[in-house]
Amino acid sequence: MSLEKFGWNFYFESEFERFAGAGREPARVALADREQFVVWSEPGERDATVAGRLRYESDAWPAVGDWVALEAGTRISAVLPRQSVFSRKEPGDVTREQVIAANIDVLFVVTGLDGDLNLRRIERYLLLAWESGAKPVVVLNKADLCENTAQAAAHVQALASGAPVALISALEGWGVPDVEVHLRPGQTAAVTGSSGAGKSTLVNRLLGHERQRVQEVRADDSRGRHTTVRRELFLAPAGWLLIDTPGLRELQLWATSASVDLAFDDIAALAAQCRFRDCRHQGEPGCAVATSGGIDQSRLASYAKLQRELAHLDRKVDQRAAQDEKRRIKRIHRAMRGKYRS
Ligand SMILES: Nc1nc2c(ncn2[C@@H]2O[C@H](COP(=O)(O)OP(=O)(O)OP(=O)(O)O)[C@@H](O)[C@H]2O)c(=O)[nH]1
Ligand SMILES: [Mg+2]
Ligand SMILES: [Zn+2]
Repeated sequence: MSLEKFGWNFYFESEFERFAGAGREPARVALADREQFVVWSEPGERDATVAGRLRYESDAWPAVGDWVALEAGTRISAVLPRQSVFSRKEPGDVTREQVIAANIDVLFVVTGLDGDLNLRRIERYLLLAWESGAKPVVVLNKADLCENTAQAAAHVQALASGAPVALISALEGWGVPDVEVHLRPGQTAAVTGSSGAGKSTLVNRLLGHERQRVQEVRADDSRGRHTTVRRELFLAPAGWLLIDTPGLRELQLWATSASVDLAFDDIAALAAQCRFRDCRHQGEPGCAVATSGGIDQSRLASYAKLQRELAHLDRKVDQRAAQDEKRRIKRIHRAMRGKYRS
C-alpha cells in the first residue's frame, strides 16, 4: 500500500525526516477514540496507543487525520506538524483547543433545511472553517423538505464570503455531484455540523455504500440523536478521503481575529474605509459600514458579537500562557536549586 493513497505528500515527507530511523514509520490516524487509535501505514491498518512520552513532551494529542511517527508498529511517538486543523474550544470552563480533524483540504459545513435555517450558526461554523486552513463548502441538505430552496441558498450565499454553497438531498441523492466536485484523489475532506443534519447520510452517499449508521431526528424539533460518536476517516473508491464526525452540541470559538475578516469579508472591506481605525461600526462618525446600507443589521450584530468573544478568548489564552510561563520558570528554578545543592 502506498502512503500517497492516504494523503501523504512532500510536506509530511520532509517533516518526517527528523523522526526517521529507530524502527519508526509514518502512519495516518484513521480513528481516534480517547486512548485508542486505528492507524494506516505501509503494511495496512493497525491498532495503536500513545507512547507514554508523548503525554509529557507536547500538547499535541493525536487527532483523526494526523500523520504520526509509529514505533514498533503500534506506539504513536510523535505527531507531525499539521497542514490544517479544524478546532473548537473544549466545552466547559477550560481554555484549551480541541482538535476535531487534522490535515483536511476541504471542510463541508452541513445544515439541514428541515427546521429553521440558523444563519448565525452557519457563520460560527464558517469562522472556524476559515481558521482551519481548509477550504470551506456549505452543504444545505434535506432540500427535499424545503419549500423555498432558492431563498435559503441566497441567504447563505450572502454570508459565505465566497465559500461555495451546495444544495442537496443526501437521502434522495441529488446535488451530491456538487459536493464531489470539491474533491481530488489524495485529498481529505471532513463533514461537520449539528446532530441530525445528515452528515453520515452524505458520507454513505459519497462512499457509495452504507458505511455509517444514521438515525431519525426527533419529530418535535428536528434535532438529531447524536448517532455518530467517533471521528473516523474513510477512503473513497474515487481516491479521496473523508472524515465523518459527531454532531457538535456546542461550538465555542478557537480562532484569531484574522479569521473574522475572512468570514466577514463584506464587512471587513467596508471597515477598511471607516474614518477611525478603531471604529466599532456603532454610530461613530465617518463609519463606512453604517453608510453603505448593504449590510444586514443581524449580520453586523453577529460580527460584533464574534469579535467580542474572540477578544475574551485572547485574554484568557494570554492569561493561560502567562501561567504556563510562570510554571515553567518555577520548574527551572527548582531544577537549578537542586543542581547547586548537589
Ligand atoms: N428528508 C431527508 N432526510 C435526510 C436527508 N439526509 C439525511 N436525512 C435524515 O436525517 C436523519 C439524520 O441523519 P444522519 O446522517 O444520521 O445525521 P448526522 O448529521 O450524521 O447526525 P449525528 O451523527 O447525530 O451527528 C436520518 O433520519 C436521515 O435519513 C435528506 O437529504 N433528506
Ligand atoms: Mg452521523
Ligand atoms: Zn465603521
